[in-house]
Amino acid sequence: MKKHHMETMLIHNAYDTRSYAGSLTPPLFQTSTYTFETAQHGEKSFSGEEDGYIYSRLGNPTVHILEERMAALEGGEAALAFGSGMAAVSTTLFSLLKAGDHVICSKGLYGCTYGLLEMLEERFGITHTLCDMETEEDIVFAACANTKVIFVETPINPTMKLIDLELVANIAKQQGWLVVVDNTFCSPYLQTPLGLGCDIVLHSATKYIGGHGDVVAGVVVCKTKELAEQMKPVRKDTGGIMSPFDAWLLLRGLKTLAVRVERHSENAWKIAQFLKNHPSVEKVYYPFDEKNPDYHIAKKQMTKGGGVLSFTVRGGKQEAQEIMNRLSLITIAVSLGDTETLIQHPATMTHAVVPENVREQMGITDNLLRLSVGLEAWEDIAEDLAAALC
Ligand code: LCS
Repeated sequence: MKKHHMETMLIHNAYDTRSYAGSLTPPLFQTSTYTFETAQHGEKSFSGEEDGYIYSRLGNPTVHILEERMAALEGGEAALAFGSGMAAVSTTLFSLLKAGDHVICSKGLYGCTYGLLEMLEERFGITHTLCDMETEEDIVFAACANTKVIFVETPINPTMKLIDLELVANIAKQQGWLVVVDNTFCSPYLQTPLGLGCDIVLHSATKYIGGHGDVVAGVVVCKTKELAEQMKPVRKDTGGIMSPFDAWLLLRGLKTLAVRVERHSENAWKIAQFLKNHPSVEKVYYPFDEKNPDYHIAKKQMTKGGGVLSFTVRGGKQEAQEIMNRLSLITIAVSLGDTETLIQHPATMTHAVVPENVREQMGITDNLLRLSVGLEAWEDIAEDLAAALC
């Protein structure tokens, strides 16, 4: 099939209306199981001698369309869909690692990913090292003889620091490590890590892929079919697959990803400029801000800055919380990538599980706020912030 632009692939890829009675939108196969014509047909389906659906924890046609579309968007050979972003993260790590292995991860991770790594260390003997990954030396210094995987978030939740994916991928290739990138903040519209040499990309599809705050889901895209095949039995046996209805909602969400992310990025850039000029704001962290120390990385690997920014306010936790409570249009909630502008206080919310000294190393201070800029008129968002920051 001809390779189309991203905007077209978001709408058309991996679905042929002729295969499904002409239905314009992909049908929802809301079924838990599939019938076999004979006992032998069932036997052959289980042995793999015959292709076909068996049971929806293993696969489902609606989920499969989403997987194929996501694989095409990220430029991978295969994808797997999950019931949450954390199911995507955990199944990926379970699939690639065993007791005694070591992971190098970015010094900054979503709180539950950090919690999972701590659990893997305490209970399953899989160790990890947090690393700035600013230079080759940083990465080599963090490595051990048993390092197998580099796990990277970029932009990092919630500090918005960036990591040079090409640098990481080149070192990993020399060493024989696999690189996993959490691409949640960008979506494939802004960044495609597989094209930079990384091996696995994952998403909390709860965020920009869904885009409307009504689904919790995850997706993993693998560079090779072999990696995806390695993960399938782990997903089957840990059971974290996506539901057909959620896949259907995500296929709908994907159709507008390009226009949404364009507007999210435009709004976020304007709000970043507004905050930078506000006397109550200390620092603003936004990838596509020319003053951002990571701007050169942003320009290299992202097409736009995305919809999330973070900023520090004068004062500490109390001042930050008071500002949140004075907002009226902007909603206090975790999650991001929704149509509504959401604000949260990472130190006491998404990253409360991270011990204080580690939060400090990650740059998550008590006066840091994270804003997921929505699709409202940016002037209204700015006005609400102006009233709360006074
Ligand atoms: N990866 C990143 C970068 C995330 O931000 C999240 C969730 C996950 C993975 C996990 O995805 P989930 O299981 O929630 O679909 N981040 C959240 C956040 O920042 N606020 O609320 C959830």
